[in-house]
Amino acid sequence: MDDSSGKINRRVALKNIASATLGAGAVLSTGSRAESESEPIRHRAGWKPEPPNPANLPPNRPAWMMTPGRGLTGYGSPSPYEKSVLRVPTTVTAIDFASWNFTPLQHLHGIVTPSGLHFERNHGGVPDIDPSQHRLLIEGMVKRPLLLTMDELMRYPTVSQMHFIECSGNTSKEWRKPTGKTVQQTHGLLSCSEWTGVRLSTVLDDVGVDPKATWALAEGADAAAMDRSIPVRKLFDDAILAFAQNGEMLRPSQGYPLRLLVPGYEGNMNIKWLRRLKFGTAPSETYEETAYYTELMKDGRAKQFNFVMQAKSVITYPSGDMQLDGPGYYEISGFAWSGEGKIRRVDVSTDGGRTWHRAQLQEPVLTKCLTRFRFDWVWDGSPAVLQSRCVDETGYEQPTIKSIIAARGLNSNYHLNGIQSWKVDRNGGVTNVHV
Ligand SMILES: Nc1nc2c(c(=O)[nH]1)N[C@H]1C(S)=C(S)[C@@H](COP(=O)(O)O)O[C@H]1N2
Ligand SMILES: [Mo]
Repeated sequence: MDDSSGKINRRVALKNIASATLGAGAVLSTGSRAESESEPIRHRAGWKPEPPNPANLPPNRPAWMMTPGRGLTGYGSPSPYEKSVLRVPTTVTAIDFASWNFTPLQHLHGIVTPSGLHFERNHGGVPDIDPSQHRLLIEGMVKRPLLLTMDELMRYPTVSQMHFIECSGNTSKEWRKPTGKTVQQTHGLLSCSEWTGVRLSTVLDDVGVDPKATWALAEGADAAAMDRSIPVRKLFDDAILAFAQNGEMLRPSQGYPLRLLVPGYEGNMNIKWLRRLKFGTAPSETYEETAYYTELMKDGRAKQFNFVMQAKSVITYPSGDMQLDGPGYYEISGFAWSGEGKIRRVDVSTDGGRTWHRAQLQEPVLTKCLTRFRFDWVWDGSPAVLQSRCVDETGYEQPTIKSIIAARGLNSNYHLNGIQSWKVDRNGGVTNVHV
């Protein structure tokens, strides 16, 4: 296949659809969906394809055209046929309230993560907060300390911006050997929403931050009272006090009624259920930034305050544990993102990194946001290794896992942004490999 010719025979895929529909004969197994519920979904769609009942096929009128459908609902939910598209929890923690689950990236389309599928990472569970009881205290080295109600905060001018959040522990099981079966397991501590809120700089103008203040402590109102020190420069630059997500108020899991958003910074600094910002001249050296969330380097010294999530990309289709339906046309597709800014370029390889081809970037390409890339591929049926590699607007190129290990060693779990490889075997099975 050649990406420069621009001519791809997509009819292969269409022919498959036609034969699957018309040649299926009378075999039918409707109603067996419940039995297959626990089986992994091994393709892109959220349902398990089953042979059609010929009575439902054109020109016949299917059963669902014979009577009026159901009535209206106050709040919609996904089709019952999509019920396998779920966040899946980790298997490594014993307690549910200090745990995390993964976004099903392989079943997402475009760049928005539906709010109900945004990954969850909680150190002390999800608190149930009545917004009228919630306050944000801004104190420390400020001229006019403020105790803001949600109502007062929401009277400030607002902005809406799309940004990803990635846990710094995303992909952390992949350092030594391929571990996750699916892209949900390898990369699912990653989600992207449209966040609406007030620029923190707008509120800080009212508070009057002492120009000598260099750090602020952000604290959450959960049982963990999760807190992190953040450079004041970042807070003035692009931080948002976010109260809404994808058009509605934040989900409790994402910090209802208020979270701090520090675009491009590691997930844990985006403090949920935000209740306090305290300005000072030094980091607070909290548990979260000393015992936790530091990276032990090769030489035994620990790297602290490694804020930015560097450029990374991953192919989500086809991806681990999927089953391809024979040779022919496939649209390879995935996500690229960078905590430094916009994605400039994504390359795709189908031969394990020997040759690279430019992928198409889907507009909009936004700063510190997921970018969807696509690449036309005609699979000839021989084994292939699929990879993606991105470059961000600073010119930084996503490295290989090998080169990251060479530079940083294997003492730390965090910030693994290496190139992911998916092997397609002769039978169309897709598995996680290191090359
Ligand atoms: N108050 C508070 N904020 C928090 C956390 C927490 O446990 N408590 N977890 C952090 C971590 S480790 C991550 S990765 C992100 C996850 O955000 P999400 O749950 O909305 O995906 O929230 C961060 N903010
Ligand atoms: Mo995290």
